[in-house]
Amino acid sequence: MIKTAIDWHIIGFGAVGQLLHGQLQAAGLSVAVLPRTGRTLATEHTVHSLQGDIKRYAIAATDPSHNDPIRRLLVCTKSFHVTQALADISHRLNESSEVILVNNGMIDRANLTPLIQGARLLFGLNTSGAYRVDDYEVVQAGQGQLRLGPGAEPDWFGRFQAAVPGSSWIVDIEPYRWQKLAVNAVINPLTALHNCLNGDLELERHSAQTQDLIDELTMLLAHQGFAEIAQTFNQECWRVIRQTSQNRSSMNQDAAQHRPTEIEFILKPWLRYAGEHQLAVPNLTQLYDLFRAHVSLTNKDT
Ligand code: KPL
Repeated sequence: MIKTAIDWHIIGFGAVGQLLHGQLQAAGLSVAVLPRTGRTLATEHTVHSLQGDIKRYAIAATDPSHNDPIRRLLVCTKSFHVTQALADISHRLNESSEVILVNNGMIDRANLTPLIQGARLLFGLNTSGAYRVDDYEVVQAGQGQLRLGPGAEPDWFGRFQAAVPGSSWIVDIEPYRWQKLAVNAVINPLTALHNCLNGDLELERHSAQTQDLIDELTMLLAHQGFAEIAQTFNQECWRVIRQTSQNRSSMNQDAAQHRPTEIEFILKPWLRYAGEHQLAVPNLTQLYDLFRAHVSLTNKDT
């Protein structure tokens, strides 16, 4: 366990957490990993880069229950673990801390505010494909983007950007949070339902269903007032499908391995919004129902 001042802490050591850990460490930044309470971590992990390099990185674990303050925290857990993960280290956050949520899905800010002790809340929107071949071995499947924001660019961002290819700073990130949620609402449940690669959504047998979902989400984005995002959503969603064509979406991987999925954080917010505004979304509703039926046949996830 390490005790000295650390540039970055990571909580959530799945595919994205491991990829970022390797990239930050390779750039010479000090990174510590917080295991979930009651868990222990291995001493090293392996990252297969997009270029085919295979590198091993030492894991410096730090006990969540310590009192040392955390300066910058990357939260890479699944959406349904975020509040518990923050509750576990809440006593180590303060007004000078920065908490960056890098998870998929929409989490209610009201649930986070009491946990982050006045820390600055940032978001990291990731479209890089990565998957684990083992608990401590991750393969980068595609070069996506990592958009961070909102507000003024912090002084650490230059070093972060040099370490993490494809990262950019976005002053007004809110529309992009909804754009990312909409991209995930199309790709993740559909690829899980059909157990296919992201790129397969372009095939004739899936493309009409994909397009219907994109059209409904475009309507919802426009209704939310994100005019520019709505105008380009069709293009953006197909772009991500192509860019991550060889990827198995995270929800496809979770459903296939009978793990809990993020459906309630990815698709449900859209159904809730449509319901509140009395907007008809038959395709999204059907997708949710089909997904629930599919998962309850293969999995005990609720
Ligand atoms: O975010 C993703 C995910 O799988 O969760 C995409 C962008 C769809 C890449 O697979």
